Amino acid sequence: MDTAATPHSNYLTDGYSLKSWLLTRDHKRIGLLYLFSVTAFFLLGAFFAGIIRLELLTPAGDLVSSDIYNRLFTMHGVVMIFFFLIPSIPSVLGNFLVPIMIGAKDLAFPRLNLLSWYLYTFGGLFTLWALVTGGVDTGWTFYTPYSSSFSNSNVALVIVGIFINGFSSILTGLNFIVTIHKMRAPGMTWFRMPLFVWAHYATSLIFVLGTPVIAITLLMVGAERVLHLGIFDPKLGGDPVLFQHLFWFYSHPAVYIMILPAMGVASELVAAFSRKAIFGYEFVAFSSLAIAVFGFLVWGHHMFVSSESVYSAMAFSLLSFLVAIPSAVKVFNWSATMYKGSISFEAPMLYVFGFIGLFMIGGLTGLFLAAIAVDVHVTDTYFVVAHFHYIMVGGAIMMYMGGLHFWWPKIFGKLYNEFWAQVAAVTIFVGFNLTFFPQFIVGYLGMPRRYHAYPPEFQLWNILSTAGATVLAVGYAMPAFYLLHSLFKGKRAPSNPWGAKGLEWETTSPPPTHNFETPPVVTEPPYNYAK
Ligand code: HEM
Ligand SMILES: [Cu+2]
Repeated sequence: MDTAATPHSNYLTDGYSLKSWLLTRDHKRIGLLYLFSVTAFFLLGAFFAGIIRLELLTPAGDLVSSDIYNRLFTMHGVVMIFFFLIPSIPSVLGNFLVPIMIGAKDLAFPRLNLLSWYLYTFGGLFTLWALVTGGVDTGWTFYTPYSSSFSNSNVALVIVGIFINGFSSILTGLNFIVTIHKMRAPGMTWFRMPLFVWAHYATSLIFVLGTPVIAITLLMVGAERVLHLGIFDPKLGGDPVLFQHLFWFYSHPAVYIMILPAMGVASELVAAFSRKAIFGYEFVAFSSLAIAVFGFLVWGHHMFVSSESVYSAMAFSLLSFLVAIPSAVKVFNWSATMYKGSISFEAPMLYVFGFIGLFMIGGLTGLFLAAIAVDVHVTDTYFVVAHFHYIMVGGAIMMYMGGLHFWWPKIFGKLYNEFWAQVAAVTIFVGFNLTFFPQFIVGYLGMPRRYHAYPPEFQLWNILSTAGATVLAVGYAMPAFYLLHSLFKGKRAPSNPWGAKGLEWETTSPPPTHNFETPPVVTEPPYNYAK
């Protein structure tokens, strides 16, 4: 069904005024508002990263002072984690796609959805303001008692910014959960839902259960700082390790907020570009839930060296190994799906290959870290930095990019240049490995993280890493050009340019305001490519 010939009104053409955007209740427009804000924060975070890598080009701390350096890596972490990685896939792609994929007209609470965007953006701008008026130097982990008593930077303001943003996560999670329970089209049973929707369901559980913990924890840091209530600072009668428990109780599951939606994207793309139903659909669906649940049980692996008892360390170590199982289930099932599939190598699929490879390196080195003896050796070194970048950048961002490319024609109704998209995907993959692989080595050799100067024997690895970061930056810059170009000069996209399955491909591109001209009724299993 190609509707390119019949111009239709769609969500993009339904009102052009600024007001029609800023007061919209359409989940698709809100997704685009997020796209705009999230991209802005990504550029900001990347800018900080660039200066960090330039500083580390030479062993001497010669580009910025140690004090500025502390602020740079902290702001890089805060912006990237709280304002880019956590919201990116759920807020942009999830917002746009979850209702369409289950055949609903919108999310359950459209006004709440708009409020979430305002909270997110306001929290972000507030944090930026704290940056302009002095910055923050605690690291994104805000360890006490440094953050609560000693740092003379803008800790309290940044905390308020993150706190406001937290409500955006909680409300988005609630909105998704209610929508998925209540708004599925007739025939859209739980086991006919796309795996992307399952992944967002699991992610939403973490949003709702985890985010309040970090919000309250940060509020307590603020209370100790401003009111000198003794909560974490031993001098005031508090316990600094309590902070780490509370912080990681949220922040380990938070890494799955980043990676579960990425896995959801991967499942859609693997099926579409292998032309096969996902092997072991139920296992993939339930492994999302298992990851969400197990994710809450392993926070202690961030605290092996903070006076944890040997026995609790052993328990956390074992549990950390167990989380690897549901992740591995997904990788095995994607591989089995591709086996004997008719695979095509368009740009989104290239991102999937990159994702699987990088996520496996990130996950396997996670197992190194979960082994207590290895962790004691590499704690607070660049090995850890490399590990979480492989997971978060190699995992979450690869699939954010892959998803953005896959659904771009649907979202904007325009086709981008496939050749340049492939070049960009390969450039990002190469640049990424060149940036972060050397960090495993230099970390293993003993280079600590968060230092702005280092002994000369580590320089070679840092030069490689900075060179890689340059390639990576070029790779990320390319889509900005061909995607924007497609909006003005791109060919019109048909409703289903990839020949993919799923309700979103049955609407026109871009979809009409209420998603479906006639409400859909679902009669088939998901990924019915065999037909
Ligand atoms: C197979 C699953 C995984 C295991 C067993 C694992 C294990 C670990 C361990 C033990 C550490 C602590 C290292 C240390 O500080 O000394 C760590 C750090 C980290 N991991 Fe993982 N990880 C896994 C997956 C992930 C995933 C999926 C993500 C993100 C999506 C992630 C993100 C991080 C981050 C951000 C840190 C650094 C925390 C910090 O700032 O110190 N990990 N991981
Ligand atoms: Cu963790």
